Amino acid sequence: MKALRLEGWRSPAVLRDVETPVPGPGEVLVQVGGAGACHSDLHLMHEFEDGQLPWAPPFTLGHENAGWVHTLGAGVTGLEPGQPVAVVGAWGCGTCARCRADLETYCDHPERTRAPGGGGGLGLDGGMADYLLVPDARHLVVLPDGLDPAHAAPLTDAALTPYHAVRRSWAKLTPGSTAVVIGVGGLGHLGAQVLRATTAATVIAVDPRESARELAKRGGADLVLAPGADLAAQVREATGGTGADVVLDFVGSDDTLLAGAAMSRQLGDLTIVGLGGGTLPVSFFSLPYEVSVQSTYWGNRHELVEVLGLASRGLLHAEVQMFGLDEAVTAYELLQAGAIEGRAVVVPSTEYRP
Ligand code: FEH
Ligand code: ZN
Ligand code: ZN
Repeated sequence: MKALRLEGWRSPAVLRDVETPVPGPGEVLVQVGGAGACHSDLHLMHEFEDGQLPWAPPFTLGHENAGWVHTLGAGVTGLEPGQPVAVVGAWGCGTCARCRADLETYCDHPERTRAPGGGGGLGLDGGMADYLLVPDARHLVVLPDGLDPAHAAPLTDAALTPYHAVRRSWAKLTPGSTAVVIGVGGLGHLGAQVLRATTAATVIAVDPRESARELAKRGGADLVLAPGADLAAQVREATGGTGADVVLDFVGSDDTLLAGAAMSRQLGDLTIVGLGGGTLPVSFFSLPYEVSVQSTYWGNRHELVEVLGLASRGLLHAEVQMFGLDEAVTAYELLQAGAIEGRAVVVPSTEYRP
């Protein structure tokens, strides 16, 4: 089969012929119907180096995946070949306290996993291939009605990550509150939708691209702004001077973090989602009183079930630009150039093939 391989840090992804995996006991082979191209993959290709993450190339890219159950390993029950499924991305040991509590992103026993905090496409072979080997059936969620794998794939990260982040701030997103989404890319456009679908907050979305601001509006943002020196002042003005209760920074650069801090309301949350590499000076007087600055990482199975449920009801919709597997390199080039609207999804198959 074909697979898009990351063969080393700071190297471009390359399409290779590789052996089609055969599922062992407990494993499931998924025929890939969608693999999202995430901005994090560009960081893997261009920035990371040995020792920065607990795993390393070579592996096949693609950590937001959906498709059809194809072949069941010995002993797997409860799934049928041909069923459309989404793949939960972080693969922990499955038996420690945190994994048992559905927190596989933070498995207590990294030494028992081959890619701590990661999974397929992040340390292990991912879904930018004809088939994806999933090491345990617990990582699969059967798609609810109305969702196809190409649109479900981005929900496993581009929607799940903002869902997890928004959920952590739900208590502050009361009616009358304001949430700001900085960066309306793959995650941000779904972040605005998650806020709209799960809270009564006023949603402000920020992006330099007119088309991205339009996308945010279509997703339910109440107000869209272009970033500039007066961004924080604009948010303060829009909130009657108080500032934003929750700021979700999907960029994470020096500039966006500084603006995020300046637009935060006392007692607010400033959540760093994007891997932009920026830093923010944090000290008693550098932030409005009692603002919590927090990072967030991906999400887990029960949250994915909720995200898929919202999508199935029409409350979340990933805006998708589709590419064939042989166009995957182009998809990443367009993503790098800021030319993707919503999420680029690589679609190796459009239907199940027994
Ligand atoms: C991947 C690698 C490192 C940090 C964050 C990510 C996310 O895209 C996973 O959801
Ligand atoms: Zn990602
Ligand atoms: Zn574990």
